[in-house]
Amino acid sequence: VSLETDLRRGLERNEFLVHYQPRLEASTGRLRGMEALIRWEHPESGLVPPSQFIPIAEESGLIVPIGLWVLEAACRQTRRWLDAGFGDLKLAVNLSVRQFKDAGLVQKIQNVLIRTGLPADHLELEITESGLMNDIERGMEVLAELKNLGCTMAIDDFGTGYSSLSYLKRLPIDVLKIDRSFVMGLPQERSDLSIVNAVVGMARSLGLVTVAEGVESNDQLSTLVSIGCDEVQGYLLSRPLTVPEFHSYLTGMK
Ligand code: G
Ligand code: G
Ligand code: MN
Ligand code: NA
Repeated sequence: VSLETDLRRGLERNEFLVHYQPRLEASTGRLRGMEALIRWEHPESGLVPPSQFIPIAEESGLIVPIGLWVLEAACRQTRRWLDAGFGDLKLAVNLSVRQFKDAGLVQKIQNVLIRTGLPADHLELEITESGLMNDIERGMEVLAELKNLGCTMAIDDFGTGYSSLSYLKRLPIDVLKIDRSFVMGLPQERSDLSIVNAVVGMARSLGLVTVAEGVESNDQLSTLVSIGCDEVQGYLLSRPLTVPEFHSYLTGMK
C-alpha cells in the first residue's frame, strides 16, 4: 500500500500520538511551555519520524485532518495539565502551509478551543517563515484572525526564509523561533553568532519574544543567555517527551 493510504488508515485507527518538548526561560530555566510534536506508531514499522510522513501528508492534503487531530489532542492534554494544577503552560502547535491556506482554519481552531476548554491565551501557533511568505496578504489576514481569537503567533525556523524587516514590523506576531541551524554553530561560528545576535536585537526592538531551537550544549545555552535570547528548547534541556514522561517532568518541577 502507498504511504498515503497508510496515513489515511493511521488517522482512522488512531495511530498518531503527540510528544511534548519543554520550552524554558533561558536565564532562569523556568518552564514556560511545550511544543507538540506528532509521532506515528505504525503497526508494522514502529515509530515513524515526522520527516518521513509530514511531506507526504502535506502533498496529499492529509495534513489538514492530521494537523487538526494533533491540535485537538494537544489542547485537550494541556487542559488536563492545567486542571492538575500545573499553572502557566503555553502550548505551541505547528501549522503546515496547507492548514494555513485552509479557509476553515480559524473556525476549526476556535471550535477546538471550545471543545477542549483550553483558554486561547494558552495556545501558540507556529507557522514557518516560508509558509507565511508564500502568500503574505492571506498570511496577514489569518494571523490577525488568530490573534483575535486570543492565540499568540510564532514564526518557526526563523532565518531560513526571506522575511524582510518591513514585513516583520507589519505582521501581528509575538515570537521568533530561531532555527537550529544558527544555534548549532554557537559560540565558535562567527557568522552564526552575528546572526543570532542581530535577530535577538531586532526582535527586542520590535517587542517580540525570541526562542532558540536545538540547544544541545551548555556553551550554546550560556551564549544565548548572554546575547539576551528569551527562551530555549533543545536536547540539552529535554528531548520531546511522551505524555507520562512530560507529566513526571512537571511533577518533578513542582
Ligand atoms: O519532532 P521532529 O523533530 O522529528 O519533527 C520533524 C519535523 O516535523 C519538524 O519540522 C516539525 O516542525 C514537524 N512537525 C512535528 N509535528 C508536527 C505537526 O503536528 N504538524 C506539522 N505540520 N509539522 C509537525
Ligand atoms: O521544525 P520544528 O522546529 O517544529 O521542529 C522541531 C524538531 O526539532 C522536532 O522534530 C524535534 O524533535 C527536533 N529537536 C528538538 N530539539 C532538538 C535538538 O536539540 N537537536 C536536534 N537536532 N533536533 C531537535
Ligand atoms: Mn516548530
Ligand atoms: Na523550527
